[in-house]
Amino acid sequence: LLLENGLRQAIERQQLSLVYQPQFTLAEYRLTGFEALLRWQHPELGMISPAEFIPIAEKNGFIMPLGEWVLATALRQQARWQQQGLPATLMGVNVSAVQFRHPRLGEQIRMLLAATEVPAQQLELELTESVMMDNPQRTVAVMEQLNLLGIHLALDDFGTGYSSLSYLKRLRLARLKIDQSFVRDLLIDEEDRTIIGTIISLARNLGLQTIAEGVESREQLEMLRTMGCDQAQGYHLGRPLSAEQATELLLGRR
Ligand code: G
Ligand code: G
Ligand code: MN
Ligand code: NA
Repeated sequence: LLLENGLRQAIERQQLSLVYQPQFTLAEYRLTGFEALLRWQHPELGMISPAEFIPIAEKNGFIMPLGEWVLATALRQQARWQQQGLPATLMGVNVSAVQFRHPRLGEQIRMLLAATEVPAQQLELELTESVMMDNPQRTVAVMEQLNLLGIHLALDDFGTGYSSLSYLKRLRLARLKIDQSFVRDLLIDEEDRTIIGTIISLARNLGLQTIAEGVESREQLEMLRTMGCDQAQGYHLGRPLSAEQATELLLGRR
């Protein structure tokens, strides 16, 4: 209850912020974009993880204004970088299943893109496999609508949830995000290696890009490169950065 009440005030009291984790190509180690990750600095409880408060926001309906704040903040950051003449990058934004199901999401995104003048193809929504669970037909329809806006869609935590391969073919995805649970023991667990190899060849066959999450060592990075994974993110490549730190990273790459 403490979190639930606090969450409603968190936006106006400016306790929320985004951090930006960089993403790189494995072939050339080129910076391609950032994943925006939400942070809540609570006055008494300290830093609270979105893993804790997103489920609460999903239940009490606050997820729509919260999600709008995240999208608006991430796109405003993109617009600022654009105005500074920095290289164009992709911004990945996590979208919960409840947000995805909401009939207003498409319109919300269309308005925010128009207001910030960020090109649609620089925004990627990260969806989890759970969006497909309740109504696959409806999911395909919503994704087609979002695609018409010109934004990219990625499937997050891929391999951990329910994914019907027949629907995967029909979904208009740009990327599969290989879940960090498979990357963690990649070097010592042959089964994890097999799963990652299978995801990479599946993606190839469907014409999708792959990005590995949670890369924490150079050895993991090299293995993923050898296996033909396209991109990666993780503590070895870069921790989630403040807006200022991310700007510095972009300035260095100009
Ligand atoms: O960054 P961190 O490891 O704390 O994120 C924990 C979980 O919260 C992850 O599953 C991540 O996808 C999710 N998450 C982070 N930011 C957002 C956000 O803005 N919206 C939603 N829906 N989930 C987020
Ligand atoms: O569910 P999603 O993939 O969006 O969650 C991303 C989460 O993983 C974020 O909470 C982020 O802080 C965290 N993360 C990012 N890079 C690494 C990493 O290299 N190792 C670990 N353990 N977590 C990471
Ligand atoms: Mn994610
Ligand atoms: Na993930």
